[in-house]
Amino acid sequence: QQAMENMWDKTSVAKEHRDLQWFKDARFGLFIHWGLYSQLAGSWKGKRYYGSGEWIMHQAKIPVKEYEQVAKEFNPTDFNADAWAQLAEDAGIKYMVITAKHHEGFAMYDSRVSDFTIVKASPFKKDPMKALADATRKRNIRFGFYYSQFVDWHETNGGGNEWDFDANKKNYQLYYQQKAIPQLKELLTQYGPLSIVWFDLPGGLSKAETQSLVDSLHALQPQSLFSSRVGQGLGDYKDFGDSEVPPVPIKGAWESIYTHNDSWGYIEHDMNFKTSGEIIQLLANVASKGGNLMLNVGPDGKGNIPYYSKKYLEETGKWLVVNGESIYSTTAGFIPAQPWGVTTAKPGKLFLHVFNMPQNGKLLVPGFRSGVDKVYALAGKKQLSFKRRENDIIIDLSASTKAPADTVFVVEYTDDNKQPAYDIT
Ligand code: H79
Repeated sequence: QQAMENMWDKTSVAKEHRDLQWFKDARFGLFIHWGLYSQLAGSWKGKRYYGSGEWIMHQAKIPVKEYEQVAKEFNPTDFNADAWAQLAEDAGIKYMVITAKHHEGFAMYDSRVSDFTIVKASPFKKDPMKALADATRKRNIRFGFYYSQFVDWHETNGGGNEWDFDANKKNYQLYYQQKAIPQLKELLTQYGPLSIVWFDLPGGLSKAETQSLVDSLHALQPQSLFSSRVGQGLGDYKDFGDSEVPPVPIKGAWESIYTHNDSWGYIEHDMNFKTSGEIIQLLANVASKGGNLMLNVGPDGKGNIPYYSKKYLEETGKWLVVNGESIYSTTAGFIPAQPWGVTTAKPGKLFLHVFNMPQNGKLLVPGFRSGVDKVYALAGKKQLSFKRRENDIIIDLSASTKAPADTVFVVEYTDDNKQPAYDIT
């Protein structure tokens, strides 16, 4: 008992937001990085850059005046909000967060407080965020904006650009007052209810200033959840580092964010996409620790989601149609990771996510203290025979069919209170 309880991280949230339940149930989100960097596609003046496509302005130290010219070529005529939202729905995604403004400073929406926007500076002249907010709402996919609140390479007083502007002369307060706060207010008033505002890289504000920023924004949409990168411990849920899963189950609401290939923003020469099998195992692994996976895609400058992102997301969605019960609305599994895979749980049910089927057909579930009612494959509900040996369950899988990447089995049991606490509310 003691050992089991020690596997829980004791991190706690000071004051819990009252609209966290949908987030805890969601388990699978879609992150979208889309901006002028998507048009550059990882290349500048014939040189290819690797890493993160959305960092190319920084990597190539592109002067603001030159970077502004990219907007004139950015015309995403293939953009189709309904197709993006439909892909999210087909993939089994429950929430979408898209870059309204990344570090480059370009507003991907119709902002009145800047001229550096998709509506004013690009030939596209339309607001794609409006269309996406509508398309996701129609499909009951929750919608939110990523907003880089401190880093803004386009602005004299924004964080980060030290190749054009002198860092010692920056007035961050002025930048917040003139751009970041007014833009955040636009986003929170012009697109209907936002489920999430995803802040990134805090800076330039004291704890009291961050608190008053958060309060003034929450006042506009109290139900909206703010990510932990708003800074100063003031977020409503926790984000881990980019592409990080915690080693043990974590209490409270949290999220792991992952790139699909090796970049957030589109890079033409990055083909290192995770297969659907890898996505499914990642999703199950994050869920087994009690968190959400928000997986990123990087559409190109024309507005197309890369072929492999579509393909592997759709395959993931097909797996979720059959196995979603073992992912959505689950809590962390109370049996720790095993050589064969991981576990998730609901009251009276333990889901066994078997990544590696045992060679001898005997699956060992150790340390299970309750009486077992039945064991069955989630797909098809076929019952399986099993033996008890003290607190172990040994399940006979010899007649089971293997699913791609993750075959799920369900242990239904009574005496919930004999199991270690797994409720992470
Ligand atoms: O939006 C994505 C990143 O652009 C942003 N957060 C995620 C969600 C982010 N901002 N800062 N960082 C991540 C950390 C900075 C990483 C860097 Fe690099 C390492 C900057 C320069 C070296 C990665 C690799 C970017 C360029 C090369």
